[in-house]
Amino acid sequence: MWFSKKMMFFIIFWFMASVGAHSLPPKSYEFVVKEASYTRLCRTKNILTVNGQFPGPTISVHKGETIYVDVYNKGRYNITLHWHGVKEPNNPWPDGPEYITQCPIQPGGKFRQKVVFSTEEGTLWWHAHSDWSRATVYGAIIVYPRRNYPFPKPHAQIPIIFGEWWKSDVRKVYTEFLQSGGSPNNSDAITINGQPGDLYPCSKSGTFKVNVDKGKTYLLRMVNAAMNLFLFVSVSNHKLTLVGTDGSYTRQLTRNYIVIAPGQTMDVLLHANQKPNHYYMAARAYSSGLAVPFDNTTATAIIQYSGKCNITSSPSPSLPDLPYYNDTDAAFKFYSSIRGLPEKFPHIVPPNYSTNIVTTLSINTFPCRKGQTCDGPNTTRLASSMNNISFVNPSIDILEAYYYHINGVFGWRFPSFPPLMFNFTADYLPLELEIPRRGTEVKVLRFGARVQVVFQGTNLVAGIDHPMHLHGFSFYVVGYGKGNFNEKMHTQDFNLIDPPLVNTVAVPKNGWAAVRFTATNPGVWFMHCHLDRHLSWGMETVFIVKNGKRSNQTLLPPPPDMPPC
Ligand SMILES: *[C@@H]1O[C@H](CO)[C@@H](O)[C@H](O)[C@H]1NC(C)=O
Ligand SMILES: *[C@@H]1O[C@H](CO)[C@@H](O)[C@H](O)[C@H]1NC(C)=O
Ligand SMILES: *[C@@H]1O[C@H](CO)[C@@H](O)[C@H](O)[C@H]1NC(C)=O
Ligand SMILES: *[C@@H]1O[C@H](CO)[C@@H](O)[C@H](O)[C@H]1NC(C)=O
Ligand SMILES: *[C@@H]1O[C@H](CO)[C@@H](O)[C@H](O)[C@H]1NC(C)=O
Ligand SMILES: *[C@@H]1O[C@H](CO)[C@@H](O)[C@H](O)[C@H]1NC(C)=O
Ligand SMILES: *[C@@H]1O[C@H](CO)[C@@H](O)[C@H](O)[C@H]1NC(C)=O
Ligand SMILES: *[C@@H]1O[C@H](CO)[C@@H](O)[C@H](O)[C@H]1NC(C)=O
Ligand SMILES: *[C@@H]1O[C@H](CO)[C@@H](O)[C@H](O)[C@H]1NC(C)=O
Ligand SMILES: *[C@@H]1O[C@H](CO)[C@@H](O)[C@H](O)[C@H]1NC(C)=O
Ligand SMILES: [Cu+2]
Repeated sequence: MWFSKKMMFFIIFWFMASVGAHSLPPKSYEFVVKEASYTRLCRTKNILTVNGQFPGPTISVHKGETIYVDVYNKGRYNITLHWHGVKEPNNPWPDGPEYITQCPIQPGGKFRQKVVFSTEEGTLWWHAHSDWSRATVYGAIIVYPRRNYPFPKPHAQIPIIFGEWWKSDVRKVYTEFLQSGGSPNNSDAITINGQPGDLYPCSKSGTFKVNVDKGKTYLLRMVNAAMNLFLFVSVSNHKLTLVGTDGSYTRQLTRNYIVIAPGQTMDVLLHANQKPNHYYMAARAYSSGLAVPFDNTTATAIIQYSGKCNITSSPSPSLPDLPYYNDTDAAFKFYSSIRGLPEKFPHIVPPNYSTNIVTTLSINTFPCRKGQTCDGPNTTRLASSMNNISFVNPSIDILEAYYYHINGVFGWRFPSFPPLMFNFTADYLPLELEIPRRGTEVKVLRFGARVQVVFQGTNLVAGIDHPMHLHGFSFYVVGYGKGNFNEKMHTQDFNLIDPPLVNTVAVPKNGWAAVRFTATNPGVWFMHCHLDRHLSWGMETVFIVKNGKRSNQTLLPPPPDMPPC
């Protein structure tokens, strides 16, 4: 041996210190998609799960880490998995949306998905991204900071994942509403970590409990994994302090309730500063659409203080106050109070745009085909669209078609502006405006473009809020408003100082939201409404971000085991 023990020791020490924990071999997870039997609401059924768990396993990483997830499909149906809010720099291949960035993993198949964390810090989640499998195939992702939180370290951290439960087979609900053209059946329960809580039959023993010590502070990492419901959430006698959303920190915002849209995450501090007792956390729908059916039940969990409680004074916990189910003002008072935390990270809000996109978000109808019966309004088929295009999934994925130059899979002409200008939010709109066209059109963005997207809700068929989600990016929400967006009037009020940095924006009913981002992630990125019925009806499009000039601004090649079509 030509070098001494001392030197060896030094080399090892140098190696450990210089490369740090982040260069240890990447963690890998094994995700086996398979059916498992669960009992809820007095009924046992098989649901699709990961590793038999519901909700699925939590992924925990530190900021900047890379992991691999080996996904095995041991179920009977095609599946894909998506890492919601993870930007996957230059690498859309493992992103997951079916027929957008990959073909599904077929029964018996396997796909090793590389998940690269970069700027995200906070709570994200993963879920299935094919048909309606995500109703039960989902779990939390926790991204810990390398050092400190921008708030005192919480005593404990508790994932709180909201979901929806159907007594019947979700697959049947899905095929049934697509066939009938009507609305999907409502879910039968809202769930908190897979449990509806004791207001539902046969659910008392499973109710999710958070055990707390008086005087301590808890970080509730909330995820709304519900298929079709915005939720109001609150805890009786306690205030909730928002400190982050969608994997970015926010200024502290203390309120009696929060509102969380499907696709969003909210990091919330709960100070256990009340009399030792048990208290309800409750979650109920926020649903603003006129005559739009929804699950109007209430899910509960219990916040249980340790030690002696004076239970005699309140044998069962009291329900917290929640805003009325259609209180749009309550929802948007909360949303428009959220501010980003530019001190924590260098926020670079594009001060202007080089690419401007204004897109309508509409519920639509198609005439019923001859010889069929249709359950939509006036015996039509319900649909939805962006800029009057109801998106049709291609039969091979857009990413491969783009990468291998396969023509005829998609068109390049997603319109940058509504093809027809009308009073989008008028009370009455002519019926002939309701019928969209079908298409598979993408929008191309130059690398480095400063992009502004204005989402304009319309009152066609039924005005309602839309949680719009973009893959591959976080964007700044620079403004919200009621009615029609007016560039001259509204741009001057944009918040370019400390807007929240999110991946899902709630667009108000008969209103608009404006977002900005810089297109520095080359690839194929899905953008869609995270209400799954709207997604199934066509409220989506795709951005293709071109390569930049440098080698690290270039779309990476596909992994060797991309699932075949
Ligand atoms: C949906 O609801 C309708 C009407 O209540 C019922 O007939 C049908 O069986 C339900 N479908 C599923 C899959 O539960
Ligand atoms: C929903 O439930 C609330 C009570 O929790 C009730 O006041 C309201 O009328 C219900 N709304 C609908 C549309 O059923
Ligand atoms: C428990 O609560 C009841 C009703 O509020 C009160 O009368 C009683 O004094 C309390 N007991 C203790 C030990 O605090
Ligand atoms: C909410 O619904 C109630 C009926 O349940 C209705 O009277 C009220 O006008 C609605 N509010 C809004 C803001 O739509
Ligand atoms: C737009 O913003 C960029 C910085 O992102 C700046 O270089 C440019 O001068 C601005 N253009 C105008 C017209 O303000
Ligand atoms: C249904 O048809 C009637 C009569 O043509 C019309 O007044 C009504 O607005 C239609 N409703 C919808 C939702 O299309
Ligand atoms: C659009 O319709 C809304 C709702 O009826 C109305 O308040 C507004 O004045 C209309 N705007 C225009 C420009 O006509
Ligand atoms: C959407 O396109 C269809 C077919 O081209 C047209 O009939 C309809 O008026 C358009 N609607 C809107 C709102 O642009
Ligand atoms: C890309 O490479 C350039 C130098 O070639 C470097 O300055 C930049 O930080 C790199 N960007 C990323 C995201 O790694
Ligand atoms: C499963 O995926 C394959 C490959 O895209 C496709 O050919 C097949 O039709 C899909 N099966 C179902 C039931 O959708
Ligand atoms: Cu929507």
